[in-house]
Amino acid sequence: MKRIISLALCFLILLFAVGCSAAEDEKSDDNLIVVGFSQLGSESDWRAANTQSISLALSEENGYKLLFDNAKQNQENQLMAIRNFILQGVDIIVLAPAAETGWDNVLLEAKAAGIPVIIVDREVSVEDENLYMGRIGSDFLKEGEIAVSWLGNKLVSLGRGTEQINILHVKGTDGSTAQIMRTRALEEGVAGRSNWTIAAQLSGEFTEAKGYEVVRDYLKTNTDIDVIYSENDNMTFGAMRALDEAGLTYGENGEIIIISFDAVREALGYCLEGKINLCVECNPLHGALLDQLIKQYYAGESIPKYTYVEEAYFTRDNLSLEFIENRLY
Ligand code: GZL
Repeated sequence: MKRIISLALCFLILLFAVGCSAAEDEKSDDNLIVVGFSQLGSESDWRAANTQSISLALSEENGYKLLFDNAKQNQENQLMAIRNFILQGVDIIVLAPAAETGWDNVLLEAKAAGIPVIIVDREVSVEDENLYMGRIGSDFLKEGEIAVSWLGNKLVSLGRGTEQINILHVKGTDGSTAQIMRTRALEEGVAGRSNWTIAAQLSGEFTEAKGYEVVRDYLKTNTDIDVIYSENDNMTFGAMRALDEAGLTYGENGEIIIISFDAVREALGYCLEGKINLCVECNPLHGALLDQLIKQYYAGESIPKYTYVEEAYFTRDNLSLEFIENRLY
């Protein structure tokens, strides 16, 4: 009889323990901020660093439950993900938009559901800017203007300030803010210089494979290029492979100047070697700023509409192996 009583007691203690931990779990879930994050894809080193930065910042230790969706560079997938987040009743939606347009309806649905939205990275072009709480990202036009100004000075320093310059322009994903603004900077720079010409504009979709493919195909019939203006590093890596195959030299000791955007670690390595002439930084580390904005929102504080990340630009003259090895991306 005693054995039955002791077994029953053990069972009751076990039941109570499990019940508490489940309640604690439930309680701890209740205390977490549930964030639905629609990331546009995983197309580049930059995107991987951006995802890692946000995932690390919006961790359970920091008070979050993060629901993550990778849209594989397809806006329809992002619209589906956001609608799922709304159905799940998340507390906040974070959107890294593939393209600028096409967001009005789904952001109206989020607003109707009382779910605030924060934009990271690229911009959204919407009728009502109140459809999102704030944006964290880069000034892409400034990035392009830095590149164009640097190219002008570089050519003068080489004694080529008045020479006819043919520029091969490798664009990122059409309709993305990074592409729109980096392209605008180049086109405005060319418009102001009678001796600069954009020989061709190729769409590399921010991927290494596509960057390689479009430059390889172009070089089959055209090799009279002085500059490659590539809107991200992964497309630049592809272009470098195509140049190698075509037997064309590039970089500080080559016939073709290469300008690249993002400044991920691998690109900085090539820059230090003199293979890429200019790396314009596009800072993907949005996580800490995003955590700060969300916490400010929950503290009832007003948050800035636009938060710009700090960025620089690099040539082999301001790089070192130690600096590159210590980079976070
Ligand atoms: C820029 C970002 C761009 C990067 C690319 O903020 O949107 O998309 O430049 C990435 O590497 O694919």
